[in-house]
Order: sequence, then C-alpha cells, then structure tokens
Amino acid sequence: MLKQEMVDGERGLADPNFRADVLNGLAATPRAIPARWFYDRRGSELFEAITDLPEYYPTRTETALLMQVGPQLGALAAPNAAIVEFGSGSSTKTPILLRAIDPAAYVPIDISGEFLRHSAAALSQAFPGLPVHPVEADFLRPVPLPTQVAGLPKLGFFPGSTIGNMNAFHAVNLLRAMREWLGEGARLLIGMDRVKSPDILIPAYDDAQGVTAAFNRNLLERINRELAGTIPVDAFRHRAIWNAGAARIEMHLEAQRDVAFTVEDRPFAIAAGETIHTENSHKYGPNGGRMLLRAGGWTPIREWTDPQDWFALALCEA
Ligand code: AVJ
Repeated sequence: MLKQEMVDGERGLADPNFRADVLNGLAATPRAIPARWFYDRRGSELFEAITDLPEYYPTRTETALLMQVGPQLGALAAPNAAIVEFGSGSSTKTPILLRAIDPAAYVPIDISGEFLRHSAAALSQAFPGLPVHPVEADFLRPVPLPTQVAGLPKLGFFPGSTIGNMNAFHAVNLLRAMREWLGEGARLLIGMDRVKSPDILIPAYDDAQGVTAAFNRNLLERINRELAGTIPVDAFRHRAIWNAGAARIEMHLEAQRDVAFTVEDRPFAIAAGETIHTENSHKYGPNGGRMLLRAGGWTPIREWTDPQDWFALALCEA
C-alpha cells in the first residue's frame, strides 16, 4: 500500500504553480482550474477507484486491448528500446507492455512523486532484471531524460487517453515536444478515447457511487489543505456534461448557493449556479485522432480498437 509519509503540499509547502493556477483560475471568466491538479495523494487514490467503476469503461477497455495486441507490439518494437511512460500513475497497464516488449529500460515520468516511487519499486520487484529510472516531473515541462537511456531508441507510452485532457492546440504542442524529447527513430504508443453515445459517456464521468464526484470535489479540499482555503466544499455539486460541439466531456463544480471564501487571504465570491470548470476529456473519431497525431509530428503505423470501437491504441513513428 501507499507509504504514510506526508507529501510536500500537506506540510504546507504548496507548489507555486498550483498556487498560481488556483488563484488565477478562480478569478478568471469562466472560472477554470487545470485538471492536472486533481492528482495529489488522495486524488490519485480516487482516480484508481474510478478505473474500477462499472461505468468507467476506458481503463478496462484499453487494458484488454493491450493484452490482445501485446504479441504484435513485441514484434514491432526495437529490440533494445527504452520505454518512456508519460504520467505513469500507479502503472497498472505497464506490466502488460513490459512483458510484451521486454525493453532495455523503463522510464516512468509522473508529477506525483510518492505514487511514482511506490510504483517504480513495485515494478523493479516484478521485473528484477529491468533497469527502472523514474523521473518526477510534469511532462508538460520537459526535463532531460536519464543519461542511462541516452543511446537507446525510445518507445513513448501515453495510455489512458490523457491526451484528451488537452485541447487540440495544447495536444499538438505536447505531441511535438514528445517527439523532440524522445529523439531520432522514436515511436509512440498512445491511447485515445473514441466519440460515442452520451448515454455511455455521461455515466462514465458521473457514476452512481459518487466516486467521480468525490474526485472532482477533492480539488477543493486540496485547495483548502494546501493553500489555506476556506471553501465550503459541500456547497459545490459535481457536474459532468457532454459538449457535442467540442467533442468533449466537461467536469464542473457548480455552486449550489452564493458562496464567499478566501484562498491564501484572497477573497472570492461565486454566485449560485456558477461553475468552476475542472476538466476537459476530449474524444476522437478515427479521422480526428489520426489528424491530431499527424499534426503533432507522428505518423500512425498501426491502430487497434475494441469490438465496440470505444477506445483506440495507435502506434506511431516520428
Ligand atoms: C486520466 C484524463 C484519462 O479523462 O477519463 C476520469 C480522468 N476524470 N474521470 C479521463 C478522469 C474523471 C481521465 N484521464
């Protein structure tokens, strides 16, 4: 299980980027806070719980796909590749890929250091001969890759439809940055969630048990914990809506009454019915998905989907 040590934020050493994003986001019109701040320790635990929900199809669909295409991936990958995983979290899909590819090294990159160290240690145990070089970083702000993997061809692994959190502009910038980062001859295995009926999409982001609601509201609790906030969390309701024009699920926190609070002594007033926009989860059709990858400098060479075409895995070359 997770170590019980306190993370920096809970000691009162808030990330200055978190502070800036919260203070600016709460004052903006419309109010919005970037989704990456969901993942403190509690948020990472709640996200893990989401991936087990009956309504949340992406994780189990992508995991089944990975298991199915593992042998093909093994044949397609360079023999001495280093796998670089972006936003590795608890790395539940990683063992499937490592077994399929048998890489020369594994580099998990994650913003949540505690989660990263925990899962890196577990993987080292499960794959005793595999060099594991964890990098604690926000993959939106590239840091150099460990020198140990400098000469190896890279296979980027970006599962979970994390790319969906970004709009097309930022997604293309990130894909291009990854191409630079991974270098000559790199490949990328990326998971993308498909456009589908809102009857499937909405419950996946507004589950019956309220785990996603707790995940969304934990952002407010995190603000209270780390930024001396006085937000009345119970006054906010979880909302998941399908924005058909933008082909995305949006998560919001909607004030149920007029609320006033402070964050680091800055006053905020939010009227009943107003929302704080906390996440976008973009969905792609086959053409849109391939177009995005090409715009980001990657050529899709193989693509796999489940029988219902709910989720896609694409293997690309630089
Ligand atoms: C981790 C970004 C892929 O968009 O489906 C799950 C996050 N948010 N439930 C997603 C999430 C609400 C998830 N990603």
